[in-house]
Amino acid sequence: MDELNVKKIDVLVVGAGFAGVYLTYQLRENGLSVQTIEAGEDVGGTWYWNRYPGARCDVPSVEYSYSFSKELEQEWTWSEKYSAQPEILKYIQHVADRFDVKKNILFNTRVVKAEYLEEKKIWSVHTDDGKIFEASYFILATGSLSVPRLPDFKNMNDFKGEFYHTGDWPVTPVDFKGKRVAVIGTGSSGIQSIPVIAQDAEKLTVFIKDSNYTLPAGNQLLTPPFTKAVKENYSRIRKKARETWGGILFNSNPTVESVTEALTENKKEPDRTLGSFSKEEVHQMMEEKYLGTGLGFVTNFPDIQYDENTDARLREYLNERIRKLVKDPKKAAALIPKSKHYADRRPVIDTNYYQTFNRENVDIVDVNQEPITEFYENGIRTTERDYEYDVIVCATGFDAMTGAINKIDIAGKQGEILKEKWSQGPRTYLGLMSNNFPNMFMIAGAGSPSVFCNMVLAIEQHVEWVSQCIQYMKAANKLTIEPELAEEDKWVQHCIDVAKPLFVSRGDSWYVGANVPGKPRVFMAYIAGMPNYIAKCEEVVKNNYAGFILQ
Ligand code: FAD
Ligand code: N01
Repeated sequence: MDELNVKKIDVLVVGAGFAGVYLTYQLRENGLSVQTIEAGEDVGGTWYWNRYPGARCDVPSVEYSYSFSKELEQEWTWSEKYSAQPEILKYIQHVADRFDVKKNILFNTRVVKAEYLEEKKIWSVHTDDGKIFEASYFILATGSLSVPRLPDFKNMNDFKGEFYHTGDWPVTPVDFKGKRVAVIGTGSSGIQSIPVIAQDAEKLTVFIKDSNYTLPAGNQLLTPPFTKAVKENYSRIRKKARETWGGILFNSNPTVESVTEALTENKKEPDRTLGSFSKEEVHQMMEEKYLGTGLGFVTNFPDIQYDENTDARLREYLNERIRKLVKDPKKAAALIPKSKHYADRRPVIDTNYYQTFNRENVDIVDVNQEPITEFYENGIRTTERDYEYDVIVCATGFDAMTGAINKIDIAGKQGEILKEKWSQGPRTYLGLMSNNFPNMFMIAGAGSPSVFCNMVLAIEQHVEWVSQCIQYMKAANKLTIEPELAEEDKWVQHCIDVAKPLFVSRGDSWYVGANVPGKPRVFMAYIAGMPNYIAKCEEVVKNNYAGFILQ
């Protein structure tokens, strides 16, 4: 390609979700020229692509939002405790417009290749429409859950009806009225969409392999006094949230009192393990205190993550709850997770999920007893019979953490291919960088705590760390940064060691790559919580980027 046709910039950012939008703004504010490239036709990332009915966040909206602008915090008002996808998308669009970020973003364009040119010390980045950019810094804000994963049943293309994946939902809403619908998959996306689809569909069949446990979200409209109390206390709320394991302060219903309580310094958490309560006490506590308040009980009782007795006690309650709520015992049996522990997978919160299975138009096929053999022109064929559908929805998850990065051909120093380096699992230092790939940063990457916490909070912390790092390099006259291999190896092992005692490292979920055939089984995140992670990142900076090679 002619040199003149290569656009030269300081930073190339891939992705325009929460991470890419903030990066673009922050780096531009620091005086850098930034080009952001986004495959979608607008900003939003997760909230642009996941438009399925029922999609909403499960971190309270007043916390699942940016904190970097005090004015933004004051001018935006969330309508619900857990806002729905359209409102979150509107919020990111508002942020992008308010901070004039879109002028730096090239939409409808996919980055397909990036090559580090050692002599020039720059990244050469190629797009699917043939554009080439040269950038000093290459930042992957490509998302941990942005590559939808389809199952590979035989003859899937033969199906002549409408076919959707929850993570790649059309912009025009899908009309389910009067239609026969199949949903495959009962993770978070299935659990959110099934109750809403069931209201419109003539007939809905849910194909279940295994279920996640889910508890009522207790979603509700936010009141003006609550919103006022939050806005008056926002900086303290954000500061305290950063001090919690998951970056989330509010674990109760959104009242003015809950704000005061959350900000009270010596708020008493139970000093007992969940396992030390009797069966009756667990039942009473869950019903009276925790149902409908979110996932606070999971952080209040860390023994849920590792103690067999606690797990057995909790599951006894949860399984009984399912049997009580779902009238048909066969359906209830299919809805009781087969995975060994509550915390094997991501806990989910829902609105009317179990109750939906009492509707006459909703049925279950347990694919463990009646496996799907293939798709055919009119629907889905199992070992028992043919099912006819107008619409099939796959809520079958994502090639998580590494999927989006591995889809780009990335070559670092000495032509090292990132995908090959990561063939046995992702290798990063702090989830931020990988040895031999200088000046290539990742936001919410593998080896960071992001997917175990309020991701917007984690994203802001990563973006600010990267932005500060680039400023430091400029001031210190350094052209490149990359982690030392030994530090990276230690960090990868540390992430594995921290997770080892926990059920989640043994369960079969996307956290360990178990949902993608052939993917190496490795625990891909840092699960020791935000405060430990922030402390480590700050220590590195304080020690002049100890563990990194700067040249
Ligand atoms: P994303 O939002 O995934 O954005 C990445 C962007 O990069 C995408 O737009 C993609 O198109 C683009 N991209 C990727 N590869 C390329 C390429 N090669 N070229 C060009 N563009 C590319 N987290 C929470 O903390 N709380 C929640 O309640 C919550 N709810 C969720 C609900 C759903 C349905 C899902 C799927 C995830 C949810 N998450 C939640 C996780 C969520 O992904 C993050 O909170 C956050 O939105 C991630 O932002 P991001 O910018 O890192 O990535
Ligand atoms: O994906 P999943 P998801 N035949 O991987 C099933 C975030 N998120 O999109 O588990 C039949 O959890 C599979 O069955 P099994 C959140 O972090 C958040 O639901 O393999 N079934 C499982 O039931 C979440 O963890 C929200 O037995 C098949 C389902 O598909 C992450 O995104 C909302 C199958 C996939 O579940 C991913 O959630 C949505 C097959 N061949 C997403 N293949 C919030 O609420 C797969 N399945 C915040």
